[in-house]
Amino acid sequence: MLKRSIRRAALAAFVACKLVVAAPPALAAVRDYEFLLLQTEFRAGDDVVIKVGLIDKRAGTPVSDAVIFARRIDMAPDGMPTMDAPLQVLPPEEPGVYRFATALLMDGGWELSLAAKVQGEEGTVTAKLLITAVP
Ligand SMILES: [Cu+2]
Repeated sequence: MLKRSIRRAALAAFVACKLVVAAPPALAAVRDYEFLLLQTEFRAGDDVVIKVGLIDKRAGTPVSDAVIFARRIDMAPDGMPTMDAPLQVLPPEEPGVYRFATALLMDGGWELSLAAKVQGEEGTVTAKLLITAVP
């Protein structure tokens, strides 16, 4: 059930992204792209929405056509790499900003790991982003 809704959300995100495709300039490489947290500190709870921007560093422009194909959030920064949390892709609300619903039930350090494909680019854009959940 959850798997189906995640799949549906991912598909919706993908379809929505297709509406705002910005073709990357030629000769780009995955190192030219970077994921950035819009917010790094969240109140611990089961209704956390994490927003991550993807930018083309050469121009500082948002990249809205990436396909996030791997994602995980766990407490590796606090020595609990096996303590993970559900992570669901939400449909985007603005170009180049990817949204994830999660439940950070323990306060402390969390690491959001992402892997994505950018349209027209070889290779994979990866990121490990640090998040703090506060009581
Ligand atoms: Cu923990």
